Amino acid sequence: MSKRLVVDPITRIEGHLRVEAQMQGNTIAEAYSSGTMVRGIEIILRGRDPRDAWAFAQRICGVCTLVHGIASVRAVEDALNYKIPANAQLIRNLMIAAQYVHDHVMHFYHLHALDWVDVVSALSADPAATSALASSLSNYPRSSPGYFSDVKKKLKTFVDQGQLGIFANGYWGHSAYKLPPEANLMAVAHYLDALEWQRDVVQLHTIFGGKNPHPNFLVGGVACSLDPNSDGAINIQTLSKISEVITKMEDFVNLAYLPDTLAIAGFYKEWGAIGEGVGNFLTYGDFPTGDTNDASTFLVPRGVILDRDLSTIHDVDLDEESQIQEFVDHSWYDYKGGAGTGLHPYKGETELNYTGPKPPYEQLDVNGGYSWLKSPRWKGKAMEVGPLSRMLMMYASGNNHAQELVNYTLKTLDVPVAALFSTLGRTAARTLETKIYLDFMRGWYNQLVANIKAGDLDTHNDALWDPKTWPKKAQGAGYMEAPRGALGHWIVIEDQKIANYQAVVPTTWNAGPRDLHGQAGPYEAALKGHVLANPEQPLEILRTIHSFDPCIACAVHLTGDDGEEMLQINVT
Ligand code: NFE
Ligand code: MG
Repeated sequence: MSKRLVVDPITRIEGHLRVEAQMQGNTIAEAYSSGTMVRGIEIILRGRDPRDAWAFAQRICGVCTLVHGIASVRAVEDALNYKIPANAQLIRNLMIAAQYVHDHVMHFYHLHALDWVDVVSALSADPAATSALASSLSNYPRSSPGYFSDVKKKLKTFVDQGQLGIFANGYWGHSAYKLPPEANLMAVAHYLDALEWQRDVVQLHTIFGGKNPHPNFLVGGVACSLDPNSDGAINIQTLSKISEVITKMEDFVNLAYLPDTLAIAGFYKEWGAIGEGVGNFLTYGDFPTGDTNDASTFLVPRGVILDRDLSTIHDVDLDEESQIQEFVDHSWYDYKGGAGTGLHPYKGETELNYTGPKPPYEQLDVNGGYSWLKSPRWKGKAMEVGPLSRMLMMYASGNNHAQELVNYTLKTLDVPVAALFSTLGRTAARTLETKIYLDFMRGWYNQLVANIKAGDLDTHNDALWDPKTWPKKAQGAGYMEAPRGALGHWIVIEDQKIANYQAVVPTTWNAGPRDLHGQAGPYEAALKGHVLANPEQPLEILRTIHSFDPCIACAVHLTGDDGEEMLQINVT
């Protein structure tokens, strides 16, 4: 086996990810994606009360802090045929959208920007020219020469003391960085501003859910009350605070995130033809305005796009168990059915079987198992999930807002529609969808306020709260669009307890390994063909992997040492 370029760990992500790239000269001939951590939430859920599942499932991740809570309560509600009140649907939509805005801004500035922004170059920027640049892009308030001069001083102090801290160990000075010093300084300033901003905007979750990360949820509705006779109920003050938070989000997204994305992308247009991936896109859809299971009311439609063909959206039937299956032929798990077995999550198995080399090792044996992630497939095909899939689905299905934003972006950057299928397209899609959901937040907020004014204070359906009213056996699924893509939880309930629980998570779709037929997952396919300017500093690999916003904590949803017996791993 010839040697491969190994990047491990990939930094500025959540969780532990390793990429091995088989090089031909400076070109990536084949890439392999490996999740190198393993955890066991699905196992510890067995035997518990289904009404508690959300609180355990939510701990799968601290980045997408609420999505596993939502998917979990939706799964239980689906199993028990539990309808939730209109106010609960609105509050959930607001909370999901707030998660998107928070998570996507944080990803752009704190996880992805430094792939494009050279922090050290910012030291040679002229603050007055930076101010002129910033003012030409938007009316963002902190754009004076004095402000940029202060940021530059702060940065210089870090560098002079050799204490780059959060900015240490970047590939500063790499020839693939293209921004002028002024654009670099502006981006660093917004990086710091975004840290402050995110602290304020999480208050939407603390008001509706009591805390953040991991706000509280409730099977049958939401955990907050609108009833003025109830302690700690949402009142006029807290509602106006929610409105303020939405305004704060609008200001930052419209005046910094959106213009910064377009300005930075303008210097990296060639990335509109790099990192295409598998070319198949899947969404479960989200933001119900009626019943949770009526996909026709969703803002983000449910569907599949195949081979980059935007003229056809294929129907996804999530009740049809042959459509979504997980395979483990290149994963460190065993299925009772043996090689080539694909299992629908209701029948999912989580039996660990580590067959990889003993750590520390130089490279993985990619002919066998090489990841703790499974390989999910839709009708046997590898699918990309996430912001690009959602934007394509909205664009292709005729959503006016999405079409205007996409067309404006393509025109501003002067790139063809095909540029959407790329590293740049994935990153731009994340920004554009943030704008769409944020624009809807104001409407959901107004609707909630109108309902309250009309006397509708209902936030929870108590009808099925008593387990004695449940059937002896039930099963259900909870679907949602998490920031990183389509998320599903499947629950089997027997005798009022959880008999089986499976989650198939966005990063599993995107970062999973090859299947029995050698079909690469989206990360693996996207990296193929990358040319590295300097293989010692594989900045290009980071750009494309970060464009997917990995979360391996989600993707391999198991936990720590306390499940020792069930989680024993034999390293041979
Ligand atoms: Ni841990 Fe998550 C999102 C989910 S990703 S971040 O978004 O579900 O796999
Ligand atoms: Mg799973």
